[in-house]
Amino acid sequence: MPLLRLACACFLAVGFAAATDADGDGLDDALEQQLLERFQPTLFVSATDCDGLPAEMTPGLGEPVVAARNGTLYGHVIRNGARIEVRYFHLWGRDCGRFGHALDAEHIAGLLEADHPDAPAGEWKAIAWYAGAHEDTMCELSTAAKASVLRAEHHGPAVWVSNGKHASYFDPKHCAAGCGGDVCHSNRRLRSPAIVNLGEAGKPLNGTAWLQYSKWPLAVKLRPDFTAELLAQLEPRSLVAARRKSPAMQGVVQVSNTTMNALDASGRKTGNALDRSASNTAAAVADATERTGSAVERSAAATGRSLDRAARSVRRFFGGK
Ligand SMILES: [Ca+2]
Ligand SMILES: [Ca+2]
Repeated sequence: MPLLRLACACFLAVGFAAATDADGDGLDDALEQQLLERFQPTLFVSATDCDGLPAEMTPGLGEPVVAARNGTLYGHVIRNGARIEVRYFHLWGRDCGRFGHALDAEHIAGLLEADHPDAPAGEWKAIAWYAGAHEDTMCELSTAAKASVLRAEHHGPAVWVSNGKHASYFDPKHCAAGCGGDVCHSNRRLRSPAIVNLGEAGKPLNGTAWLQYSKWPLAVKLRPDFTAELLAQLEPRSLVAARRKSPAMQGVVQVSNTTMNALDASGRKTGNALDRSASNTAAAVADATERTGSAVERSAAATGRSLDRAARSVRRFFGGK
């Protein structure tokens, strides 16, 4: 074989071997990592979040187990037609807002475009962004925008994460909208270790087999966020609601949420009043122990049942989240 042809054959072999696609999505995994790092959003999380920071999960397990609450972000990259979606997950050990639950998977996504589908990382440009908030619940307030609206065409956008519930917002003022249960003040910039690529459902990367754990909605969130319908809704100069449920019903829940806060306060006051009453009348109770004690117990039990009924009613509005 002539020397030149031999050299070319060696070069092609080396070039081919350098591309790795371990998650089988047709994208070089090195390009996926480069895009994840280039477009990584800047997250602002609550300094007083009851679960601390986004979690790093223990690698290699079939279910998610928190290894450290160190601000780790997980990435997901897939093709969307000729474009590429980059998705950023902040995973938590628990949702510790009202009606909280163990494990919490939240995310932000970007849609990237380049002149040709095999362009290197530096030639891709963001054209749209999406932030998930209470996804697939009646209180959903996920938002989307053209990247130019967020001034985030060549890098990631700023994102505010609500305290305890971990909903993601491009504008912290939106925390008070929807069902009204979110708080985005006292937030601080998140410093994360190197982003970890999740890979794909069925072909996880970096020990993330736990992504398919059935008791949290992570694998289902690997679906594309940028549908033709959503892209058609985007406005030249403002954020839009993506998949928002009935604003009227969310208003009802917002009122119920306020009522729930009042009931919480009322319950605490009732308990305190009963405590004070029991203390101040200790001598009298000593004389009429059974009757007074029973009356206080009945009163406390009735108050408790009333609060339980109110809580169940509001919980039904929230759909359990
Ligand atoms: Ca790949
Ligand atoms: Ca991928």
